[in-house]
Amino acid sequence: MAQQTIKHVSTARILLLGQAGVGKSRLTDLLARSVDTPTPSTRSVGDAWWNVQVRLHEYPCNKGMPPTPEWTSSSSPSSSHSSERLGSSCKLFRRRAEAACDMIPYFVEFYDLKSSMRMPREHRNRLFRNIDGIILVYDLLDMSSHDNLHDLLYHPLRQICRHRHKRLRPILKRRHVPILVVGTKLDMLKTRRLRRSGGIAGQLGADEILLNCLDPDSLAEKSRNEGKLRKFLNNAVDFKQYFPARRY
Ligand SMILES: Nc1nc2c(ncn2[C@@H]2O[C@H](COP(=O)(O)OP(=O)(O)OP(=O)(O)O)[C@@H](O)[C@H]2O)c(=O)[nH]1
Ligand SMILES: [Mg+2]
Repeated sequence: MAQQTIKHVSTARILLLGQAGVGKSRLTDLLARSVDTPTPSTRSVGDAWWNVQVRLHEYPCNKGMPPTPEWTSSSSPSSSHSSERLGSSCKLFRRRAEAACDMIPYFVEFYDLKSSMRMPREHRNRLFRNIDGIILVYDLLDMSSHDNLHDLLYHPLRQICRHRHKRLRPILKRRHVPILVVGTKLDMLKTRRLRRSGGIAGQLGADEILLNCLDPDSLAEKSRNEGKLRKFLNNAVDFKQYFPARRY
């Protein structure tokens, strides 16, 4: 990981949206859990209206740029000269490979609204403007919680478009804020539903994860779910860089 002091570590902010009782708080527990912060109290940075939990995310700084070795020409004039060049090319290749694997640490804050609290509109809008990624949460046992996600998404998305892309409409046309869709309570599902086409994830071109929020292994390292989460967090960091939040 790149050497940085805590002072220089940036923060990406993720908003959790979903109906009451779908599992947002349990999902936040799961998302923010780490070896260094095993209990909610060690990773909570709470607020009056929000439960905020934080974790570290390692962002690959050369994402999408594999190192390219500088090949030596086969028509080199002398073999000693060519082996010298080959040696220096190997060193260059190794240095690039190391650089390619460099990880930049980011704090990721997960904002989970306390549904019992009514947050003033101005506070809510200020938070939405600074959001770098959205997780839409629904209950697999109650598909109306899935269908309501469109309504829940509209206002935050509008705020993000207005302040980060500096435009009002159409809000989903250009590259929008990264979105991940999560279906919870997989453990309680009696029959595995057929994958619905036309779900909100498909409409938004977003990844979807189905899981049991109460099982710590649901996001186990190197699992498919963890891969989707990592990709989403990397995209949130990209969004933060390409469309930075303005200071007010
Ligand atoms: N079996 C099972 N129970 C779950 C799962 N996710 C959440 N629950 C339970 O569902 C209930 C509601 O979960 P919460 O995380 O509090 O839901 P929430 O969305 O934060 O609800 P509000 O804060 O009221 O908006 C709790 O009793 C959880 O233990 C899951 O994946 N499997
Ligand atoms: Mg909650």
